[in-house]
Amino acid sequence: MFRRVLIANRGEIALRIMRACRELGVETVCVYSTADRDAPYLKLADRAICIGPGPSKDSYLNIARIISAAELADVDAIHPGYGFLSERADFSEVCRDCKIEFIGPSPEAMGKLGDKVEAKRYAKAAKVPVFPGSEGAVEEVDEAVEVAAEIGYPVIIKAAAGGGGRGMRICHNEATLRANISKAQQEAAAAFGNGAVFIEKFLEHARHVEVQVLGDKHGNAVHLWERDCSMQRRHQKVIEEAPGPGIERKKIEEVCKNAARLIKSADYAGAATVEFLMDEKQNFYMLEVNTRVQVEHPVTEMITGVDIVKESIRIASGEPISVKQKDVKVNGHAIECRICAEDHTKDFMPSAGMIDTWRAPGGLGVRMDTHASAGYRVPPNYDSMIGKLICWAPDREQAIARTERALREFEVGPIKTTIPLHLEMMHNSDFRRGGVDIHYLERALKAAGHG
Ligand code: MV4
Repeated sequence: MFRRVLIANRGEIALRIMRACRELGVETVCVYSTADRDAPYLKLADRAICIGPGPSKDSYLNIARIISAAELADVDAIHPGYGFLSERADFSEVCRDCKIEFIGPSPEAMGKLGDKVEAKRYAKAAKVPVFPGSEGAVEEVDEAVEVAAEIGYPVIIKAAAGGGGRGMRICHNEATLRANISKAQQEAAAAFGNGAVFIEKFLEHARHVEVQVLGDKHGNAVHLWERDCSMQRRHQKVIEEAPGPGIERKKIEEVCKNAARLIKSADYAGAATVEFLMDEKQNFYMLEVNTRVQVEHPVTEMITGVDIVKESIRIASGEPISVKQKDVKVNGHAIECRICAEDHTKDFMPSAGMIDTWRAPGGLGVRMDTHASAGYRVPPNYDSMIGKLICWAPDREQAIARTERALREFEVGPIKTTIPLHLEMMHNSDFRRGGVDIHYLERALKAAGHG
């Protein structure tokens, strides 16, 4: 096991990683920007090193500064968390060149599964279902038109290097497809430094179902079942839950096995998430692979009992995955509410500033992953998520009741948070029925006059 790990992140995930390190007996070094200098979680690190000013490009995204801190503190490994440098193959490679273990996949494995065109190639080879579409990237407009004629409209143009909904264009006919291909290529080149685009059949009504997987350096791969993340707005997830409500277990078992087979085929070591869309008949189509620990990993931890962050650290240090597939059982139901410092009645306007009141919920089956507390000032520089409320119960109905109960206890002020939105959703009959699609929340917000 490592002696000392540097955490190249901030906020709740930095705290989450520190907790895992502490339990593993690993020393922690946390880096921070001047915007985070007074954050209480830094006191829990064995050492905290300032790496620059507030803007991410000068601190949390600055590879040279993070490597300098790692050299100074003499760490064995770096955990990137999510966002920031977590999916940068160049960062994983710099770490290797500096003889610092990157807690995540190798640059090679990231190259195979982090690129959407490549990931689809691996998926096809591993017999993982994908949407019908172009064989790899499309170069010429006529090529795209030919594929679209075969698969039928609507089609969607996606950037190989895109993500989070960026660089997508939906085309309902040949004219719009012709008008959009070269635009999409130029945009992708400018935005991602990679102009490769591909097309596939566009699915109108879908649920977002993703599979948590772990791979190790000994060729093992296990899945930790699925999460439903359909409750989202502008590609930002709002509520996640596990297991996926109403999904036929035989079907999901097959999809989960597929996901594990995919990461094994890419010699992937670390935590990953294989994203799928599920249609109304519960057919699955792989979208992409996220090559990091995700925000919503706790719902999987709550239903499986597997500590995903600890596993990611163990795997990087060369240990095999600590659980066998046959021992990973689903127990109960978990729901995560992302608590953001935003006003959902004012188009989710960010609400940074000092927190005076913070009364966090507790009790049986209630987990809070947060770095916030009374006296904490939410800086305006970063993502507005200030914590996650995760509630577990033996079944979905009780998990909803517990989440509602916890949200009612939860008091934050004077900044605005998304707690009221989550309370609304726990009372929403469509959510309670289970199985809302990826467009549901935006429609509901619009209907409520909040869109
Ligand atoms: C799609 C799709 C429909 N058909 N691909 C959006 C983000 C990126 N991960 C892929 N996305 C989509 N790809 C096909 N062939 C619809 C979406 C999509 C979406 C997917 C997951 C969660 C929320 C979404 C919201 C809008 C569109």
